[in-house]
Amino acid sequence: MPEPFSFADANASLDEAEIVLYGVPYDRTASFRAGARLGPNAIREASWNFETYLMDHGRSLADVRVCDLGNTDEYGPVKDMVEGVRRISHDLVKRGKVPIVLGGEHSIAPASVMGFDDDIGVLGIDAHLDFRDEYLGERFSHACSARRIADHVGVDDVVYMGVRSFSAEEAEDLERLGLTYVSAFDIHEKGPDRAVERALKAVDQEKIYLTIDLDGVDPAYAPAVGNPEPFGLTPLHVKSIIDALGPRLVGMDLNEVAPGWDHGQTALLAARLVREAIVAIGSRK
Ligand SMILES: [Mn+2]
Repeated sequence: MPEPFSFADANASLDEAEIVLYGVPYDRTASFRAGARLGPNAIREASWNFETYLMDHGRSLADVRVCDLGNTDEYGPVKDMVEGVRRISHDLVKRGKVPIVLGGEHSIAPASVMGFDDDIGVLGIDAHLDFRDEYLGERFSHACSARRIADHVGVDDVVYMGVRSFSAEEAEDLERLGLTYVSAFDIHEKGPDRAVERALKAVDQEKIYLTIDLDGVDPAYAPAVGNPEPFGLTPLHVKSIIDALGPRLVGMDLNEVAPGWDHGQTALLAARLVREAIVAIGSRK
């Protein structure tokens, strides 16, 4: 693989790219398993495992123009990360690109979403509701991602799927503020297509941003995450959700891969899901 290595098959220049990847090596609000700062490069390395041709799509990633910008600076205070990431996503959107952000912890998601105008729906995959107004004194904590995203696009335009954990305070707030979510149990029972249908109906927006906290997937498949939670989604559930949303995606991030806890399978799944998203987005043209 080329040095410094980029995501496999990301061979386009910034000018010619339709999709632009960048990594945010940030995990300073981690509360359990730290190490997501090493996620972007682990995901890039894993991406070289796969064929350029995606059998089930009958398409080659070589046909989609993707650029990998590498990683951002290693930000200190969370407000610096939020402003830095917001600005990068904003610049890419203004240039007509679809950003795909590699985390880093989930606090990178609201930062990236803030780079968009507020006329988007934001769907999430996450074990957790992330609807706290602050956590351990930090409003931009990884545990507040849905809450900060709701601040930007409105609470009606956020739906997290695969949820199986929230606090009593979040339960109260979601009732009071009218947040929709789809539980992991619903998806096991009724399937991912129904989840997407419900989520899209709730947000009622044409343009969709997808934030994937990999802890939405069961720890059996994705053990190396900041806050593993049993009863999760299968990798195929997430693939189905990406396939269904692909044509409408204007941006995405994938976060919380902490390679220090991995035997490689979490980073491999993350890389494969990013490849699925690239081909799903690239298929619409
Ligand atoms: Mn989570």
